[in-house]
Amino acid sequence: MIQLYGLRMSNYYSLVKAVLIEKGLDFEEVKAPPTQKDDNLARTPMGKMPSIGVNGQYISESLAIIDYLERLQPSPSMVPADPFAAAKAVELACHIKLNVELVARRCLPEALFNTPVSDETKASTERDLDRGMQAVGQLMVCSPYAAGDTFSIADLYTYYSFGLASTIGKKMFNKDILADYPQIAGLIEHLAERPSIKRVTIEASS
Ligand SMILES: N[C@@H](CCC(=O)N[C@@H](CS)C(=O)NCC(=O)O)C(=O)O
Repeated sequence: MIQLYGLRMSNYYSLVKAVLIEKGLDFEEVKAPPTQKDDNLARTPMGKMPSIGVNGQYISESLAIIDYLERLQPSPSMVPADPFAAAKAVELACHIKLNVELVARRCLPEALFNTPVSDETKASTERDLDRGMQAVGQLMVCSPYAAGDTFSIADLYTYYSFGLASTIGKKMFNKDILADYPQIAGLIEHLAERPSIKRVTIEASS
């Protein structure tokens, strides 16, 4: 049995949980806040969530965890069967994660916890967020799924990254980062109805 460590409020935790559900793998959730305590650092060297436990050994980083789960339980796959299409889905997931979500996070202390960030940080975040959205907009297929005709890792990063990034965009810059990307907004609405994602959402609020 796989242990999933972290908190249900975390978007990356939720993303990995959705993959475990999609793949029908047995797992148990273990509450583990992101701390710098030794036991947590042993599981996840930056102290972040999520991490998973497998027979007393640990993996951190959502992409590494999903890669492991993919090899452990190849079906249903979270990447398209065609090698090039698979790489494009991972490429899109990386751009969403690194150039949208991670950029928006620079302003997370102020947006969510009322801890001010500097004007320089705000300016660079707004600028880089626009650039990241252009990159994602260029790669996003949305026909019907993020990376093409099959549900993939790109849909999971779409669903679980834009919630936080949009909240931060709205609070910090009074900007709807998806305003110019109605196809992404539509995809997110569609993904919210997917059973794995629905279950994760319901359990996070219970
Ligand atoms: N790159 C990591 C990001 C994980 C991450 O940022 N987790 C957040 C919660 S969603 C966290 O643990 N934040 C607390 C901290 O940074 O100390 C992944 O993909 O798993």
